[in-house]
Amino acid sequence: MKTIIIGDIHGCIDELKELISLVNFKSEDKLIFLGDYIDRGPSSLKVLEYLKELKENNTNVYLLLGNHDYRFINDNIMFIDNLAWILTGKHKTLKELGKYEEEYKKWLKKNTIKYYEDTLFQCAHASIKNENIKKNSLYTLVYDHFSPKSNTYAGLLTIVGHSALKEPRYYPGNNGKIEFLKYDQEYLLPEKGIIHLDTGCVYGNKLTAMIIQDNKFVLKYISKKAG
Ligand SMILES: [Mn+2]
Repeated sequence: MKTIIIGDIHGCIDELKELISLVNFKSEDKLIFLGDYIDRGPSSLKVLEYLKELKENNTNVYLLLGNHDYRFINDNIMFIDNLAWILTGKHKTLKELGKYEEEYKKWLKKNTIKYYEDTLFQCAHASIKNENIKKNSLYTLVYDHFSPKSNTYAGLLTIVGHSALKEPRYYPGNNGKIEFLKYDQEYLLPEKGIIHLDTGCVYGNKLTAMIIQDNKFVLKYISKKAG
């Protein structure tokens, strides 16, 4: 059994399907998505359909809540947040979802989590500040771009997405040296710090997966397709 963690998807359905096949996902594996399933990219609806199918057919599929997903499932978001949503494709997403809007709102409300805890690591969409993941605010877990980059968090290894980077990074915390992670190379799973997996597929870069087995991990990716 392995654990597969996947970064921000934003409607990139083709790359998502290819990545799932590349990492050789089996139903006994654990599959964790870091959130931001919708907006910006080619097909938010197809991504939601595919995630629903994966979740319904496999026991160990976990869906973290991204800020884009949060905007979609909450009817009372703040004016400024709604504005940010409009600027990142709200109307296109809602048009595409059409008659399925309410169905997927309900489904995401029921099936998303703010954080995921495991023994050797934990996950959130955006960030973590307090060493006890339960004590972090929704803002930190779902929206905060700044905290991982400040590289001060040195609690249990936390894997996040949210801020599109050119390549995956490891922030060790306590202001230690930031490491750029390579693909297809086996690493020992760090005990502390933050690993950042959002490699901006929707901006023309890559969709990244982290595969954890025992206390080691390897990174795989699919490049954004043309068009
Ligand atoms: Mn995000």
